[in-house]
Amino acid sequence: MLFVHTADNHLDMPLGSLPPHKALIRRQSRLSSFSKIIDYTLACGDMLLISGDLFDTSCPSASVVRFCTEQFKRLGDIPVFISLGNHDHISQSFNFPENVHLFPSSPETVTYKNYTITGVSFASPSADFAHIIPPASQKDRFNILCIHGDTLTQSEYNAMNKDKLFSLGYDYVALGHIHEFSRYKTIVYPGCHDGGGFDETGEKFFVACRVENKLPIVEKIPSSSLVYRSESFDISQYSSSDEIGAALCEKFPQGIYKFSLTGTPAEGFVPNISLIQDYICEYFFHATVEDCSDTKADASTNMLYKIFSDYVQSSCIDEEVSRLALHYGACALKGEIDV
Ligand SMILES: [Mn+2]
Repeated sequence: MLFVHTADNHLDMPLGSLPPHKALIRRQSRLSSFSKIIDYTLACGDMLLISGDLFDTSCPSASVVRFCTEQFKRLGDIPVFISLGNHDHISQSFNFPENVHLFPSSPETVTYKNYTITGVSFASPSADFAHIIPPASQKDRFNILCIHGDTLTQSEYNAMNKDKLFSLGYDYVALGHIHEFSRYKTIVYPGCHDGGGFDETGEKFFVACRVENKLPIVEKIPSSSLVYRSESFDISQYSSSDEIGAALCEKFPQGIYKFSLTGTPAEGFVPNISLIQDYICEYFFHATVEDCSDTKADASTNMLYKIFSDYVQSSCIDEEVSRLALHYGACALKGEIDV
C-alpha cells in the first residue's frame, strides 16, 4: 500500500516577485512539476490526496482547471481525494473526471481498498471545523484524515491542536496550509510542491507514504522545478564587479535568487550592482543583488563619498577607470593624497 499526498500547490498564483514574462514561464514550470506528482502516483500509488489550496483562488482560470482535469484523467481508475482550503474554498463545481472525489463542507468518510479517507472542504476563506471531525472509525483499515488547517497558530484557518488531532486515532493525517514540510507523529504537512516566492525558499516536496503493518512510512520526494534562495556572498576577496558576477555564477546552481553582498571589499572598490546584475541575469532564471557590504556602510556614513561613488557608477566609464577613480577619490577624501 502506498499513497501520495500533496497540498498548497497554488497552481495559478501570480508570482509577483518575478517580472511578468518570467512569471509566465515559471507558472508553466510549476504546472510541469505538478504533473510529475501525477506521474509518480500513476507509477506506484494507490491514490492521490490533495489537502487544500490546489488552486490559488476559488475562481481559478479555465486553463488551469483544464490542466488539472487532464492530469487527473491520466490517472484512470486511481482516485484523487481533494479537501479544499482557504484559498480554493468551495464556490463552483468543477467538471473533474469520475476518479476525483471532492469532499463537501461537512466531514465525510469514504472507503477505498483497505483505506478510509475522511475529508472536509472549506466553504469560505475561513473555517473552524476541528471540533466536528469524527474519530477514526474502522480499526481494521488504514484511516486517513485529509484536511486543510493550521496546527501552528491560533488562526481563522481551521486552527487545530496537534495532540487533539492525534487523539482522534487516525493512522495518517494529511494536512495542508503550512507551505513547509513538517511532521508530528502521524500528522504531516507536505508543504507546497514548488516554491512561488522568497517566503518559500529551498527544495519543496510531495509525500509518498508507504503503509507497513498499519504504520505510515513517510518519504519526502523533491518536486521543485526551480528553487528560490536568499544567499549572502562575501566579496572581500574581489576587486571587480565582473569577478563577483563570475563567482556567483560558478558557486550557485540554477535558481531564483536574492543575493546580498557582504564583507569588506578592497579599498576604493565599490561593487557596481547593475553591472553584476547584468552579468548574472544571463545565467540564472532570475536574480537580484543588494549591496550590504562595508563599502555601503562606509558610504552611507560619508555622504560626500556616497555622492561621489554614485556619480562614478552612473557615469558610463570603463570599470577599471571607475575603480581607479573611486580609489583616488576615497584617498583624497581621507586627505591621503593632494588633489
Ligand atoms: Mn496555501
